[in-house]
Amino acid sequence: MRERNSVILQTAPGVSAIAVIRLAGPQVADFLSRHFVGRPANGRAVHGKLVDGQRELDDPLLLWDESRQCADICTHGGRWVVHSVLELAQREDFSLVANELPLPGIAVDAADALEREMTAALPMARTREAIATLLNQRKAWRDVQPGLYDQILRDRSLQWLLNPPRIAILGIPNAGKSTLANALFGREQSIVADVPGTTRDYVEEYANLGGLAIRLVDTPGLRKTGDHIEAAAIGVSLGEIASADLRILLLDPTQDHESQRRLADEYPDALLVSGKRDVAAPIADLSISAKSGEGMADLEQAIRRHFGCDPLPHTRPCIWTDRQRTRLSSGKLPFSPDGDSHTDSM
Ligand SMILES: Nc1nc2c(ncn2[C@@H]2O[C@H](COP(=O)(O)OP(=O)(O)O)[C@@H](O)[C@H]2O)c(=O)[nH]1
Ligand SMILES: [Mg+2]
Repeated sequence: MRERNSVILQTAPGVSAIAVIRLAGPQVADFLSRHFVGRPANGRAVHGKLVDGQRELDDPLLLWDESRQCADICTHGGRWVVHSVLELAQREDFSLVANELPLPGIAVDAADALEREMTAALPMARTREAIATLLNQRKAWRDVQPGLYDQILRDRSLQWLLNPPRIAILGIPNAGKSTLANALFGREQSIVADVPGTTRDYVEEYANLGGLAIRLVDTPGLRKTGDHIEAAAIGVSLGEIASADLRILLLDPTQDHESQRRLADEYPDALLVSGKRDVAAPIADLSISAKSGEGMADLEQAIRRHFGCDPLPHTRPCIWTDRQRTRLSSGKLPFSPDGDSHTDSM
């Protein structure tokens, strides 16, 4: 399947006791014959020396899988060793695979398509619930009837669990956007102040809303301003707002209603939330006080519902890759329920 030669650092970057560097492709055997002093044995760990010409790089353990043309070199984990081995492999025409999510094919060992796609996506799951949902999928797909396929194709919940949606909070200055963002983060993240225009740079962070991870974008208040720095910050945040997966328009019942109504017209698809409910009567159906916490659970639920995650999928059969979507769209199960070794490409 894979014709090119690839190299990947399987362990986390940084210093550690050991590192695992995987080579895969048709040239691996040739690479080993020139750089590994020792006798690679199919399916067994062998101790030997790794050399680059006259230079000895390390004395790693080597695991060689002949049928997959794949070698795991277990080296010491110092920076110099790891760097030297990756550099040598690249000089020998192995292309470096790094920072890819879902994990690329070279990084994954799996018995069948389901296991491969689960393993590849597992590092993307940021909450306990997302991990559990993913790991539940084999069981979930056991007894799925064709009548459910359309519903499953429409259900994007697991895709959102694996790819946290970006949510922008917008509103006029001092509406309470940063206070709301902090309440959702569960900690001090944005600067909260009484001075309009305090939030000049947008802040982006992950928050866990009852199992759904989201990327929250706090924005500076939207207003006409003579301050160049603030105007630039507003310019940047307009792009952030436009590209967000959901916009929350936070209305402030204690401030001028007219300008806020104009904002609501400008963002007709935004989720309207009335804030400061501890001090003023709400002006939208959904109301909160970020300060006292009133209404926050309802807001979190409304956000989860927007992304099909209320209730969370848990044991619902879900799809999370294009391959699965294509198969299900043509009426085929994405996985054979008992597991198999078929080699659908990813
Ligand atoms: N009473 C009350 N005050 C709030 C609430 N949320 C924010 N505020 C206050 O409103 C002011 C502006 O808040 P901030 O979050 O900085 O607004 P931003 O400009 O929209 O980011 C601050 O004095 C906050 O303490 C709330 O739920 N209730
Ligand atoms: Mg702010």
